[in-house]
Amino acid sequence: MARASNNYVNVEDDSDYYFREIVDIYRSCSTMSAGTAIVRGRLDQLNYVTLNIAVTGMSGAGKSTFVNAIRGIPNSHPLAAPTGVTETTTTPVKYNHPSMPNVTIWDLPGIGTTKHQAKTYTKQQKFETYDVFIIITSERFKENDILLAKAILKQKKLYYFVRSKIDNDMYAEQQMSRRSEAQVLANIRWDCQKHLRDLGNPKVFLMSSFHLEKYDFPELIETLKEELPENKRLALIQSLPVYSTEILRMKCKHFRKMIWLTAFGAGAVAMAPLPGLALVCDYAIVLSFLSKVHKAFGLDEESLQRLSVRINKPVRELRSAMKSRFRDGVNPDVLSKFLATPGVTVAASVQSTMTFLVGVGTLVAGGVSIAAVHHLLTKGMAEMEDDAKAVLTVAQLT
Ligand SMILES: Nc1nc2c(ncn2[C@@H]2O[C@H](COP(=O)(O)OP(=O)(O)O)[C@@H](O)[C@H]2O)c(=O)[nH]1
Ligand SMILES: [Mg+2]
Repeated sequence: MARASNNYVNVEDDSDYYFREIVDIYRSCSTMSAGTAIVRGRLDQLNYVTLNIAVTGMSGAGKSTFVNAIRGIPNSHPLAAPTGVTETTTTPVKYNHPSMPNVTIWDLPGIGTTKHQAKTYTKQQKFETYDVFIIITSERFKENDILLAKAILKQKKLYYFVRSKIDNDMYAEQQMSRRSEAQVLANIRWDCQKHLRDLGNPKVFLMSSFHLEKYDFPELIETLKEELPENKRLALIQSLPVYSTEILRMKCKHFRKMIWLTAFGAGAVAMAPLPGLALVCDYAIVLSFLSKVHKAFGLDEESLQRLSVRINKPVRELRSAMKSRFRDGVNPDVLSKFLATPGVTVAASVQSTMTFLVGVGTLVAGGVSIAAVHHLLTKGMAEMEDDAKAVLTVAQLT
């Protein structure tokens, strides 16, 4: 990761992530527009990277429910994968992420039915398509799961074992009220691992698709974050539903990393100012970034609708918690007003950015715009973060 140093703006957290990389890009280019073209290419790479998650396991294990949960969709939603049905398909079923078309979740039929023997399974299910596999069971893992894991390993892909429906186990245990939650979890973990010894005791993540914030789901995401390549990791974090303050924090951190890249992509342009607007920048890039944050924070109409069905609270109530200027969406109108806000062009970060830009001759012209866009995006995101926290509070997910 890029670290702040005397030559660069002194930002302590991840917001300087791409800064050194960007500066080096401009230093190696003879013109500002050549540097900006590379920066925009990098932005595109991050924005349009594909992520394909395959969910597999026996019929009834909870695959379709998991597919819905990680898309933030309740089982009763019209876009939901059908659940509680006996599998009839022999081919993978594709589910697009509701707000990120480049993220796809695949519901794969189990390996264990007679039609899907291990030998032909990898070919039939087009294993090369997927970046990561989630192998789900609601009981203990079986021989078939091990065969599947071995087949995935052969393809050098990532896989994770998930034991689903933990909420059911907890409920059953409560009825008998003998053991603590920690004891029950330890017991299930031990029992699952006992059956996976052949694979060298891989970690098993215990979870409930109805309570992503509980048990091991957050840890599964942390693990995926570490093991996925950077571009894919960013797509994953962006696409997850906002089910807790922790995931919101993770999203903020991710978007903060993107701010300098976006600011340079939008601000380092040689353009004439638009009438009535002081700031010279590429508005489409600014609009696109803020819209992405808005969706990823679950503040757009569709996300609020999905949350509303999930927690059984009217959208109106969720929306009433939102106080920012983006309450009714991110559109050119809101953006124009935001850009016209006094103080945007005399951003606090201008001073430090300009100091650094003096050393990069090609950039002096764009310096003020870059810093102003940076300020704008940071401020816009902070406002949306407050809205997202308020929605989480109303949804009782904090
Ligand atoms: N309590 C509970 N039930 C679940 C969970 N996941 C799935 N189910 C239920 O288990 C049944 C089978 O789930 P489904 O997703 O259709 O399994 P699939 O056949 O593997 O796709 C459905 O009735 C789901 O509601 C969970 O995490 N907790
Ligand atoms: Mg299913």
